[in-house]
Amino acid sequence: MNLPTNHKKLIEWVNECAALMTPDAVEWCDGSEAEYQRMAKVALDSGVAIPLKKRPNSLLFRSQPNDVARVENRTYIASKTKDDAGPTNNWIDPVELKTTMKALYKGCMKGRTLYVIPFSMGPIGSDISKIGIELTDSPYVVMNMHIMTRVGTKVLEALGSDGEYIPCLHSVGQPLEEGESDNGLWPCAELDKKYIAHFPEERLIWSFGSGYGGNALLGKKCLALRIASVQARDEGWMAEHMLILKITSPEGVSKYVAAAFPSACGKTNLAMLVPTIPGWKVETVGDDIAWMKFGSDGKLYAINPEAGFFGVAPGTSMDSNPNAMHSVDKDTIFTNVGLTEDGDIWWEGIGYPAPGKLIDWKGNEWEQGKSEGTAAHPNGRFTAKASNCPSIASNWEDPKGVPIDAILFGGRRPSTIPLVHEAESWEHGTFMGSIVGSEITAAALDLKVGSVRRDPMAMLPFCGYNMGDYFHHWINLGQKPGVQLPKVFFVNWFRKMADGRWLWPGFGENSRVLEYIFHRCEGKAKTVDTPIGKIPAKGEISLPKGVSEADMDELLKVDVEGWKKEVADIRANHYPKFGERMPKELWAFLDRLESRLNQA
Ligand code: OXD
Ligand code: MN
Repeated sequence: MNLPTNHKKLIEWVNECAALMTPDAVEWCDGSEAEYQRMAKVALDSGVAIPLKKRPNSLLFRSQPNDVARVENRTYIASKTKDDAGPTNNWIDPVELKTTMKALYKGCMKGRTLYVIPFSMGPIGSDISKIGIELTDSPYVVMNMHIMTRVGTKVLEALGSDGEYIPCLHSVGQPLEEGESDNGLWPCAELDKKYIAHFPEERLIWSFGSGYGGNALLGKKCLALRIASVQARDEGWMAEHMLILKITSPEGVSKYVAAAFPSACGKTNLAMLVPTIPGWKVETVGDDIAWMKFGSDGKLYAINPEAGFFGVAPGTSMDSNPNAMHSVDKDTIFTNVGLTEDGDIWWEGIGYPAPGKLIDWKGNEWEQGKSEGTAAHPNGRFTAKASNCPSIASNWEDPKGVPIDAILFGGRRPSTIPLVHEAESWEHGTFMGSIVGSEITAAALDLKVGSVRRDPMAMLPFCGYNMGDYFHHWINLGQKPGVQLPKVFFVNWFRKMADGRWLWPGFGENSRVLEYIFHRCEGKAKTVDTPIGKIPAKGEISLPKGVSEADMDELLKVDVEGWKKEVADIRANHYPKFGERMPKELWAFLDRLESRLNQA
């Protein structure tokens, strides 16, 4: 066979995997439009995809009810020792896990084609980018990878005959018998056979049994966060769960902000924000992941390793995120949303009532106000090209990256945490990141409603090694000679009054906070020193309609009693988890914060 590469190690690995998984055919992906359309036809012919008359070049997929989201309890960091995976990751001994998974992989691609997807995370040729090769038996994965990454022959060319790549093995785990087809059913394995496995020392990813999102599109959370975070630790850079945005003032000066929020806290909305303040412009560089490296000038440069958005559909509307809505006008893959009679999509929170009878994400007839459940699954998604996003920054693919001026942390915190406060130093910023948390809003996973789930740097499900060491890595980076560190801020758009009233409107009005942060980066806006850090001086943030002076005072108040409880929770329940690996510098910050609060 004429192969598109002479990379011996890669060819051997593909052959080995094919021998184990026994697909009917092996196809090397070239990344072309023709290939995308061929995959679409395979998905349409098997009945798994549905064409959408109302959206050019777009398809709807419906998954099985047991395959609708990332499966954190089936996700493993199989480092050599349990301690290296740390207290926040699931661990299985790598030898044992490989034995279990090899038995599952045996013959698992029977009746299917093995697709070899060469992909680049980041612009090809950037020295921050990395190459991965995903082997999969899912045309849905091939199509999504075409949108989410840079795929094809050009990647093999960049790899050459001995370049480094991260092997990513994936199977939906449902072989087909002779003459059998998927027959309209999304293929996947039972929950207890799903494994999303990472072997960090080997830079290796094995995924089995799920066809959905981050479980199957292995460039995203598996490579760009879990494996990349380990590489970043070893090589002195940062792989973070952060959006990247560009903000330009009326005077035409641009600054770049990276922001980490736990999943489902509105990262995509912030990345695509339409400012309400006249003359300001916000543009999108990335909505989920940032890879950041110090340049020779000492600045921290970030790239978005992805090429598309895998966004949560429900709640996305022309009000909440018009740029996302326009990104999905065409060339989009929708998963687990409602289907209208005239061949369009619909979801809860799309901003208009369901037009007539729908088919819900489970494939059943559904009528608004009459049928049970929701038309779209709460984790229903769109996969859209970044290049179709109206707010995409013209330099979003600059191989050098963009220089980061500020890093933001945040979460859903109805109380205690003010609208914005600023760290006094990089170490203080690391402390802020280490205590990020989000309030539990629904009784789920045995967690207490109203309690805070700590999600340090929003990396809890995505850090590929011991988080105590990850905190050390952050501190160490700040001590590199000659670096110009970004300012660090903690923001909270989600403050409520005791009666449940939202204090801050959020969405486009968040531009007022971004404007303040921009001014801080220019050394302009005035601040007040408080026990928790720097707070904007009165009048530095302009008031949106509906927010009174009294509301703003409340939004920026330091709630001493609330913070004391916060400190007590961190001291008792959060930091001790990391034992000896917890940096003493962060314990010292906690002590300092406590004594300052006691003196307040
Ligand atoms: C995502 C997530 O899908 O963080 O981006 O869960
Ligand atoms: Mn994410």
